Amino acid sequence: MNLVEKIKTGDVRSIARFITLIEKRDSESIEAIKKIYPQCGRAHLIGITGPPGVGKSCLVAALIRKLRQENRSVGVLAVDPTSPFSGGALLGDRARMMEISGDKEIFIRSLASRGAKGGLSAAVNDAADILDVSGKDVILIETVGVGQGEVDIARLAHTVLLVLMPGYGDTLQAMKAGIMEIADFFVVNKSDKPGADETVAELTTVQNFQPNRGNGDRWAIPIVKTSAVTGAGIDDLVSSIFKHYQFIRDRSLLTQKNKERRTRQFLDILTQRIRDEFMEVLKTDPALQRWVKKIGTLELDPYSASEQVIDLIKEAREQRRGSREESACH
Ligand SMILES: Nc1nc2c(ncn2[C@@H]2O[C@H](COP(=O)(O)OP(=O)(O)OP(=O)(O)O)[C@@H](O)[C@H]2O)c(=O)[nH]1
Ligand SMILES: [Mg+2]
Repeated sequence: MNLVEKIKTGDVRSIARFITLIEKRDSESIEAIKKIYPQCGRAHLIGITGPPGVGKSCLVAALIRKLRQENRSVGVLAVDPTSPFSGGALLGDRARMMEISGDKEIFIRSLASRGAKGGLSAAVNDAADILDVSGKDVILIETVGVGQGEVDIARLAHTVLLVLMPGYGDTLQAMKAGIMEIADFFVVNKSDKPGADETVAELTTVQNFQPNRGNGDRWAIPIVKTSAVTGAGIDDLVSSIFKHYQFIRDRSLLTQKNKERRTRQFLDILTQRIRDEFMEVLKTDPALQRWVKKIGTLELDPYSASEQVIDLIKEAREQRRGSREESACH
């Protein structure tokens, strides 16, 4: 059996190996991605994002337990985790660790930027596809922080949970618009601690400022209180998550989200490739090297140099078109 066939059987070791290879941008694994690509699109991708320490990993563990009770298989990608997954916060106590580690329907993997050649976002996209084709029903993607990088990764999910904790309501005001645009749920975790209701109240005022939210085709962001420690609110959260999935499916928003994800992925791959190709040309092309030298000595500015390169590309394209038309006439 080759790698692709093994992945489809859900073989844990093959999935792990494939993800390691794809992180390194290994060419054999890229070929394998090309083969599995048409079979992607079955899994429900859920992004879990939020500031450090709010309990995202513990929440992931609680979600896994509930999803397994419902007999759904689960893949987890922890992106740039601050706490290592083996024995770390995700798995919590030993009992839970035993429960999770013995189950073949659960696959957990962390991805770090230092390991991912060609960018984290590329690795997360491919790893999610691998888990999807391996038959996982749900894929949980945990990202730390609310910066642009995390938002970009969370954006590939169909359902995005923004996790906060008591005392964090007001910080949402300060967060950049990006995270607000993509959050489908506000989760106030650690609701076993004091101050959760105040945080919910603060979030409600933020929610009220969302234009058109909850109108027809706009999903109204629910504010859900949970405790990953006691398990309170987890069942409700899981059923609301599936309501959201149904909501976007019914309105072809799912197709739209998938299309947007794939367009971004394509542009990322393409720009990376063009950059790599251009760097190669730059190393060997004497004319370009002369330009670079001139830019360094301030004889030529980088804007004019870039415009000249674009002009050259356009000229080459015109010439090709001209010669094609000429040959078509003969
Ligand atoms: N009281 C209480 N503590 C919690 C809850 N959820 C998580 N914690 C605790 O909060 C701490 C951080 O939990 P994590 O799950 O590692 O948080 P995280 O958001 O994944 O952290 P990073 O990945 O480092 O950003 C741990 O000590 C947990 O035990 C909760 O619902 N209630
Ligand atoms: Mg974590």
